[in-house]
Amino acid sequence: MHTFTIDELGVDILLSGNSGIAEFTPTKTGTFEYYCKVPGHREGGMFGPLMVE
Ligand SMILES: [Cu+2]
Repeated sequence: MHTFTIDELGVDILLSGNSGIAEFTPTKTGTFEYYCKVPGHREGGMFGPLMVE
């Protein structure tokens, strides 16, 4: 299990397996950090930038 989480956009989608599709509609523009909130996963590198234009 993993999550696709963006605090600033209120996105918190549960994903199972090693790949998946997370659908959401951004409510703001800018660059936001997405991460996985499963303990240890963010620290292990599951995070990155998401740019909304
Ligand atoms: Cu994860």
